[in-house]
Amino acid sequence: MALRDILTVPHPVLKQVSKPVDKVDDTLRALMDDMLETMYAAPGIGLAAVQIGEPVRVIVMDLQEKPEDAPEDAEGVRNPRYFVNPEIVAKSEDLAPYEEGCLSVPDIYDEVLRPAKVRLRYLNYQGEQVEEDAEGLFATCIQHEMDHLEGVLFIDHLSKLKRDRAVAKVKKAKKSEAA
Ligand code: K1U
Ligand code: ZN
Repeated sequence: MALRDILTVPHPVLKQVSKPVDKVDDTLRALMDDMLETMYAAPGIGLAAVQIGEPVRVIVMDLQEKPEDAPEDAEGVRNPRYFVNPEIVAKSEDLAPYEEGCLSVPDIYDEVLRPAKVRLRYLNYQGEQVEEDAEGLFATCIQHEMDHLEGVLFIDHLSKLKRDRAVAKVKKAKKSEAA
């Protein structure tokens, strides 16, 4: 497993539409392992492959809450999840707000409204097809990650003013880190 760099705005690869995966094989599982390690290290609760420069339709996620006293890398409290070629096959009409963040737009948080419940179809780590309902943070996070597969960031759901300010803030932070 390897830690990979997470691309941040305004990197052009983040705007690419990711390609479907042909086969869930050991090469793809190695990519998913790298993604999960990178997500845990960030730390984050989700990651799309395009965020590490691989525009393929793969997402990892772990929404498990860690007990206060658990060590950072406590494997026992992990609940990694893998989504290959995910599709939303149904969504609720009611919307739910969530104050979202994104590892590709560090230190920016804002409220986004999305369908409160979705039904998903995807391939898991073994390449088996799964259908499942998502609600709460799971529904929010999978929709945020599936937006990444279309080249859409959560700031694209905000006003142009807020989006431009967010990108400018990330650029400025990167400049001062590099100095
Ligand atoms: O960049 C990403 O796509 C990951 C992103 C996922 C997400 C967060 C909130 C709403 C929707 C999608 C993050 O993980 S941002 C970091 C974060 O939320 C977090 C980090 C540490 C502990 C708990 C949460
Ligand atoms: Zn994101």
